[in-house]
Amino acid sequence: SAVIEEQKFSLQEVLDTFKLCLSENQDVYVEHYVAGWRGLVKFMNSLGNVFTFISKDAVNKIQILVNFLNGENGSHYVTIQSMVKYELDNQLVDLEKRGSHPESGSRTLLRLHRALRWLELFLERLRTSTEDSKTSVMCADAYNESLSQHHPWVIRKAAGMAFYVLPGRPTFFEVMNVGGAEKVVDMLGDAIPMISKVYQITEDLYAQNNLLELP
Ligand code: 1PW
Repeated sequence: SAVIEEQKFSLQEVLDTFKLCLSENQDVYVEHYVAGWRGLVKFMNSLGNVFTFISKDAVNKIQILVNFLNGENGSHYVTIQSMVKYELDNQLVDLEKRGSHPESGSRTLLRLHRALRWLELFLERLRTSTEDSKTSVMCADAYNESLSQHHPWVIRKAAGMAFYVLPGRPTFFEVMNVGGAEKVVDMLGDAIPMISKVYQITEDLYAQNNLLELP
């Protein structure tokens, strides 16, 4: 029925949310960034229980950012650019090692930002994959090329085990709820450049401010 239809998860909707992230002057809206991540978490959870350990951390980090956004200094947290400037100007970021500001918006967003690179690489592999490609291999390759460099051994091990039990490509495409394989490829071709753009703008901002290694 129409009601059930509406409740179905759609990756298209999630990726559309990321489209809303960019303002006219290329600032990144925290509200939409976080909403995009909420959708990704839903997606991960629909892939199976093993992913809840992964999504739990993302959920925590989303919540930290939402709390800033809804807090008394929320007006400074509207865009990633204004957040970074506000936190740096007011010494609200632990720069060298974790101290009195272990959960700044800047260091919290950096973790999601690194994970977004993984997603970008993974989706690109999925886009160019063939029927007999293995999602577990694509996911692991994307991870090893990006996020894994920021993770200690235990996390890398656990992540590797989660990838191993990922559903196959057909199930994956079904859960995405986009349509046939051709449609998935089209949608990804549309969405990936936009995710890349958000990623690159954030990366440049962090690089300019020397924040890429925040503890
Ligand atoms: C199928 C689509 C998947 C795309 C989403 C990728 C989400 C990746 C989250 C991995 C999290 C693994 C477990 C948590 C590790 C944290 O220690 C780590 N967090 C992240 C997001 O990398 C670092 O955060 P921390 O410990 O410095 O607060």
